[in-house]
Amino acid sequence: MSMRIAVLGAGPSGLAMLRAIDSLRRQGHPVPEVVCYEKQSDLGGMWNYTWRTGLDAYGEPVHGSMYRYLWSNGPKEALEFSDYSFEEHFGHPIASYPPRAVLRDYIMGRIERSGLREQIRFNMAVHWVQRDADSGRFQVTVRDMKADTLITEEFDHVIVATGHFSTPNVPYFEGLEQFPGRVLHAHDFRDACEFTDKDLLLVGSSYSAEDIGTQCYKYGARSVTFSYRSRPMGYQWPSSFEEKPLLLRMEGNTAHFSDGSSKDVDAVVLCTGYRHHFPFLPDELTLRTHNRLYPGQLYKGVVFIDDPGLIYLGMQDQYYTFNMFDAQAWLARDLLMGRLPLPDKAAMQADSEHWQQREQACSNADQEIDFQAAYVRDLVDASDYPDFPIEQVAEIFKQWKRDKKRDILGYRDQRYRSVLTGTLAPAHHTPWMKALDDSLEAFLHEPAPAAKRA
Ligand code: FAD
Ligand code: NA7
Repeated sequence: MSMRIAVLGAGPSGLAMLRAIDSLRRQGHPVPEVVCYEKQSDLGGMWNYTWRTGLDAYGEPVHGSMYRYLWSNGPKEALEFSDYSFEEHFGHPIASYPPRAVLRDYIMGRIERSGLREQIRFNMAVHWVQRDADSGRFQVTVRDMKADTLITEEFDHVIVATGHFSTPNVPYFEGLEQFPGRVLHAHDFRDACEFTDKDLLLVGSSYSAEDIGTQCYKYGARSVTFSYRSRPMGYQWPSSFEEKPLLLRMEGNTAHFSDGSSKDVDAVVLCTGYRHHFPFLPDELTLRTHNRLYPGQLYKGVVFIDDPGLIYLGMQDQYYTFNMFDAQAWLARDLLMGRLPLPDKAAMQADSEHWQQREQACSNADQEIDFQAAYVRDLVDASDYPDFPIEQVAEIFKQWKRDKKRDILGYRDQRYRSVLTGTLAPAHHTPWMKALDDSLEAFLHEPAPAAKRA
């Protein structure tokens, strides 16, 4: 019987695994049979926008945390697949900060052109994975959501690619239950227009707080107040923004902060991050980590050391995204197929601890970027994923950080050079703050002069 691999999730990480195996097949090598289970009705993972929140049409938790009008929060030149450039996909250069639909189109294009869609079984929610005591293989039980039946199949390897920005981390703050306005987690945020003319409180001081806050401002929020636990973001905010220390309690619609100050608000958005959550895995197969650059328990950031037949993709906190998932998938493929040797457990643990110590020694964003660049370099050097100038990408990330410090509302108007094609991205036809239409069509095609004036 040929090797069977189950890929759980058809987001960028799971799709990277499909592509990695396909690239080997195209070189003429025999490859395992791959089945990818995806609970959504289409591919793209987080990039597949849904208006739904809470439970989906079949009672499964909604995966999507993305919202309308979301534009890439980093330059596209930093995430470009090294085997499929943006220029190859779109046929011409495009601006550096595309909206969500454009990035989704790019992700999907590589899969559609490789004919890999047929390997994905949609509307299939993975409910349980276990090692079968007799066969030693993995039993994967999925719920066919449309038929409402359970199906179990056996596999030699399982790739967990279900993402980790979907299950919200929701702390409690005294008085929230009496708050007269809306309280939601960033996971359920969808449309900034809901908060036009409102005073908003965003708890958290990372990417979600920053992006939801600036987006609500763009679509007409009256004021934005951030509350931080550790440190303020420290950008040069417009005058209607404030950064306050930790929220202590709500009294009616008044938020009280740890410095004794207070603010009346209309809505509270908890931008307090996400939890790694794998309800379909037994204890002995579960990765337990917070959002960090090098989760423990994993060799090369992917192999579950306690059971190396199990792979986790994309579980890191992320500067690098799509190209890192690719590099992980290519390496995992080679380790699973025996094309590369897997060291013994002690060696895997020692290697993982070494990387974790390096991560802990990082004290600023530039060092973290260099750390993740070194990690991706380690993966790419070990596999045949097409090499790309990973260290140049690190410089793009550092420049991106500087651009944000200089102009948090205008950084998306900057342009970067592709490390693959050498092409400098064209300027977008409309500054980000004025670009209210986030559709693919509006992004790719400059509006006619009359439409522009209107
Ligand atoms: P996901 O994209 O989350 O895909 C996981 C897939 O697994 C989903 O399709 C899901 O339906 C499926 N799944 C989950 N559970 C099950 C189950 N039980 N059974 C079957 N299928 C299941 N990255 C960037 O590079 N640039 C950005 O601008 C950016 N912005 C972001 C904004 C937000 C709000 C968020 C939340 C993330 C953002 N990211 C961004 C990071 C983003 O998570 C990654 O780009 C990427 O989507 C991660 O890919 P993934 O495949 O690991 O996970
Ligand atoms: P992050 O980057 O994990 O950040 C979570 C933030 O939430 C961070 O500022 C935390 O503060 C804060 N947090 C967590 N728990 C609390 C409590 N109890 N009280 C106050 N503040 C808290 O998640 P994001 O959602 O911003 O970003 C995740 C992804 O989504 C990212 O890749 C983006 O591209 C989009 P801390 O600094 O730890 O004190």
